[in-house]
Amino acid sequence: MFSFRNQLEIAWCPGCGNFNLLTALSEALVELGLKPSQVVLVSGIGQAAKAPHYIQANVFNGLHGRSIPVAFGIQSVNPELTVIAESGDGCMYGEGGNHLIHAIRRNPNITVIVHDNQVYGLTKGQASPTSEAGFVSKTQPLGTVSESFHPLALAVSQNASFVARGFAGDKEELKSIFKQAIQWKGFSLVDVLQPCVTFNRINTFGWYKSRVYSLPEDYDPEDQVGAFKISLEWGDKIPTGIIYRHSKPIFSDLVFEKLGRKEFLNPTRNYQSIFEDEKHGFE
Ligand SMILES: Cc1ncc(C[n+]2csc(CCOP(=O)(O)OP(=O)(O)O)c2C)c(N)n1
Ligand code: SF4
Repeated sequence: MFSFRNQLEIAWCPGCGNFNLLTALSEALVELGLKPSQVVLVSGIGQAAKAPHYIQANVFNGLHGRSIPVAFGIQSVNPELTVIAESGDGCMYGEGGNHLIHAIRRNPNITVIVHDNQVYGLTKGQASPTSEAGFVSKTQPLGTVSESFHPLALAVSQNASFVARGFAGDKEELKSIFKQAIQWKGFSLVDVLQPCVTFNRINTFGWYKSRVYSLPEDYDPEDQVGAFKISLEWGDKIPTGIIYRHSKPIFSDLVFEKLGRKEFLNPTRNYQSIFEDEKHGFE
C-alpha cells in the first residue's frame, strides 16, 4: 500500500513524541485518499519542523516562525491544494505568534499542526511560550518567571474556525483529529502534546497520560463559551479532541468573490493601476 513516508533517516532522539505525529499524519493523508501532488507541507525551524522532510509530498521549509504566511499564500493562489503548516510551539506561538493571530482572523483554508513539547528542542532546552512558570532550563536556571501561553484559549476567544488538541501518546485519536482538521473548510489549529524526552523532564509521556482525557460524546464543540471554558482546563485534567468548531467564509472565496479569481492570480495589473493612481495623486 502507498505510504506518505519516505526513506530518509530520521534525526530525532529515540522515543521522541514526534514519531507518532509523523505516523499519524502520514496515515491520515493516505486514509483521506490524497496524492502527494495534492499536498503541501510548510514548516519553520526546529525539531518539529523536520517532520515534513520525512513525508513524500510538496514541502516548503521557511524561516523560523514563518510557516503560516507561506501556507496561507500557497493555499490562496491554489485553493485545490491541501496545505498544512507544521512546526513547534516556539516556532508557531513565539516567533510566529503574530501570524497565528491574523490567520485566525482571515480564515484561510489551511491546517496548522503544532508539536507542543513545551520547550525549545532543537536549541537544546530553553523555555518556550507554553513552558509552565517555574520551568528550569539551562538558560533559566532559577525557573522561568513568565506565565505560560494558552493557545487554544486564544484561538477559541478569537472565534477560530476549528480548534483541537491531540496527544502524541494516542496515535489513533490524533489521526482522527488530523483527518477532521484537514477536511475542515477553513483555518484549523491542532495543538499536539508532544513529549520531548531529552529536554523536558517534567511533561513526560507519563505526566500527560495521567492527565489527558478525551472529550465526551455529548460535548458540544459549537458552543463558544463552553469551548472557552474547556480550552482553559489544564493541570490535573487536560482535554483532547475537537474543542471548537465554527463554520465561516474562507479568505480566498471572499477575495475571489470581490476580485475574480483571475484578477487575484495576476496581481501585476492591480499593482500597475495602484501605481498609476498614486502617481496622479502627486500631480
Ligand atoms: C530568527 C531565528 N531565531 C532563532 C533561531 C534559533 N532557533 C532555531 S530552532 C529554535 C527553537 C525551536 O523550538 P520549537 O519551535 O519549540 O521546536 P522544537 O525544536 O521544540 O520542535 C530556535 C530558537 C532561528 N533559527 N531563527
Ligand atoms: S530534543 Fe526533544 S524534540 Fe528534539 S528530537 Fe530529541 S526528544 Fe524530540
